[in-house]
Amino acid sequence: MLRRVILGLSVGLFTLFCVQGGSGCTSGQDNKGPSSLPAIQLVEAFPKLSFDLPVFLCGDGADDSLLYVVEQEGKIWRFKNDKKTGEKDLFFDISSRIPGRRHNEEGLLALAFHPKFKENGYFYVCYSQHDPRRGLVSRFTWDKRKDEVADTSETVILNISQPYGNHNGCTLAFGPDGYLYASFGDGGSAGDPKGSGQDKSSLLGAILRIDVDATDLGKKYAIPEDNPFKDDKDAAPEIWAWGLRNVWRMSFDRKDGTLWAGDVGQNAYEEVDIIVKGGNYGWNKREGTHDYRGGDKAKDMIDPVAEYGRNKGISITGGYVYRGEAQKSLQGIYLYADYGTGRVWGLKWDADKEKVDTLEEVGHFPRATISSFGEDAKGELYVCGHRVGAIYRIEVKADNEEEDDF
Ligand SMILES: [Ca+2]
Repeated sequence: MLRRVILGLSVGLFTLFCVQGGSGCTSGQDNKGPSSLPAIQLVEAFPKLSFDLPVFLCGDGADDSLLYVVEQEGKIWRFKNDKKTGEKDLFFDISSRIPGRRHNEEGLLALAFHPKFKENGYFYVCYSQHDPRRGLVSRFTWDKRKDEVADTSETVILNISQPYGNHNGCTLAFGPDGYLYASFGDGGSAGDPKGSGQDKSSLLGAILRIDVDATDLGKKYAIPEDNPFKDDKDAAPEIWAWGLRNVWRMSFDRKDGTLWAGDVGQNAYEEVDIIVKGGNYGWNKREGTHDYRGGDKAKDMIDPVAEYGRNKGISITGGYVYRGEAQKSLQGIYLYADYGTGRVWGLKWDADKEKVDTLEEVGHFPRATISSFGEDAKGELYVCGHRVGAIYRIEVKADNEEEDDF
């Protein structure tokens, strides 16, 4: 099957999560530190299963034997985390509500299970709607008794107007604090024409943090007491961090709680950010560590911890810090990828010195179309092969392994 996937695919694909391929070119930021990182390989994790445009994988926090895969066209499949499995159940389906998806960055984009999913059956999705164009974060309820999700169980939590079809974000993730974090892009087009990135009153171009277990002011959620702009009348109180262009995948380090994000660049630089409370990550005055179109770096702007240029890729897919058991030499390494080129990097962060210890390319999979990483209950990591329709497990490459087939 893999052999039939054409290398390079199409220019249209390459614009999936980034507006324009540009000619900007820099060297990558490979930083050979004191320790060298292991090379990885991608191994098809569930050879008997295939998926249509997978964009996310996760567990539910309740039954460690299960995994879920999100398809961009509106379905979520549930199956046993067993490489021999040949069965998948349709857990959730809102494909009929995403009719005529008009932009290739739209659709069902994100999934997060409530930390008490086992008791309350709640899970949260982010999907796009038209007429008017908007992004919804909704809660649905899985009925344990019937083992089904009723369409009627939807409660819309966030309903955010989207001026353009691209840059919808979205990643949903519950933090170690129990709050729901949601990333939203700058609204789209190119260059952030609405100025959403540097507008603290806009929910676009930001990572939001809300308490979905409480309500206030007529909303379906509450603002956590310690949100950075809770009492700032010029800012949206939901914002946790801002100045972001289009965070495509973010994750919490399950060991130390650090929030890592991949922020897709405009024409020249893709970036990796460590997200902190109230942080302004520079867009659209900055792209990576560079001024964007004459923009200046204000003193409160935070530079990415890593970036790469167009010679290495065109659209970052943020990943995870590996905290599993099976791949011991990957322990503590943040892995991320480029959707277009299939390069995968490993980044070892020195938290004490607050700097990159080691950053190296650890794999190159030109045909994989890595739309997302995913993590199972044990912390093992996977990637979603978007156009390939397969899920791959990340393993340390055996010394004598031939180059991968894709
Ligand atoms: Ca930035």
